[in-house]
Amino acid sequence: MKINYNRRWTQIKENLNGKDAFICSLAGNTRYLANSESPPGCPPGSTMNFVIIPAKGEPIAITSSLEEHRCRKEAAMDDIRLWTHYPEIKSDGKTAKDVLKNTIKENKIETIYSDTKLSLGRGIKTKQSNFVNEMRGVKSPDELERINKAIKQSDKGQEFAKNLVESGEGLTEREVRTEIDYFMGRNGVQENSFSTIIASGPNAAYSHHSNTARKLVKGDPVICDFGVFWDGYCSDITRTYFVGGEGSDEMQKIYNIVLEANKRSINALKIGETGHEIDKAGRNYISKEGYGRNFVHGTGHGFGLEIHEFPSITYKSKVIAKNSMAVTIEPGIYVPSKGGVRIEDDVLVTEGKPKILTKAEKELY
Ligand SMILES: [Mn+2]
Repeated sequence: MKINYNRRWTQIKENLNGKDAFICSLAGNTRYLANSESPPGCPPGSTMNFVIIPAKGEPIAITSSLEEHRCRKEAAMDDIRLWTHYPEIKSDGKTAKDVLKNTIKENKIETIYSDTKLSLGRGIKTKQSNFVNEMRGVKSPDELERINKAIKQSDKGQEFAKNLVESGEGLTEREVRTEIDYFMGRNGVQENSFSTIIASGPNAAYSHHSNTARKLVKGDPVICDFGVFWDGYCSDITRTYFVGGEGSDEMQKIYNIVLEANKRSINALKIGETGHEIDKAGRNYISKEGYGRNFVHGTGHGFGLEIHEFPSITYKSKVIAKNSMAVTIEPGIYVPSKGGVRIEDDVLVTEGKPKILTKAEKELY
């Protein structure tokens, strides 16, 4: 399914409330408006500095000489302005901001919504707006098609990871990481959506962990958290496995508490429910079981063009779930010096029951 950029541009134009333009410079937003099928690349970002959606006329992108040719090839719009400080290269200005100022002057743009704080000098009124970020929270069928392809690949990665970890006594965290990344790379993913996390034994007590040379020991819990980009959209999935297929009684007990919390928050993911309530559904269960102190992060987050995007599902989140929002649900329990468990699924809000998009096995045998 082709991405319909016109629909996105039109929706923004229809919500300008009389302003002359919407200007985006956040990387996720410029990719949304101009080249969604490309992953953020390395370093993560976007080929464009600015995208301008004017009330009247065609969208305009501003890029540097470094990215010019890639931007011309990938961008959905035809009007691409160039900045560079190299005199041999013909450009529209020496900095991105110069080109932006020239372009809005030429197009008689004086009142602006912007996705960041932006000051453009006297006579230009800018107001920050989260409209585009929030618009991205609700996924369209062309986006869901790509998200599902990314999820399919990370599901396969988890199947591979399960076999590797369960029989992986003696492998280091970094070796496990490398094998999983290689496996998914051979399946054709664009890139990882973040650095694969393999947290084993006591390291599994860290909710985020930088993989070490620690060797897997029989009975270790091993948190495997990763995701991939496919056609510009990402997935994010966490499973926890036990080396040798079985953990200590305490860790297996913790596993089942986290699994139940995961299911409770998923079931709470309904149209009209607040982020707070969705978080609370799992958190209350973990607290009741005596591990409230050990669930140290929010329950989940939106994902799509970026690994973390609107909405966030946390204790203090006031956001209201809407149809077709795609979010992660990822409760965890972390016990310092002993280990931890996290179970993360990608879930879609629908008019009926929430739809669990990740299919990798999560029951404890
Ligand atoms: Mn996540």
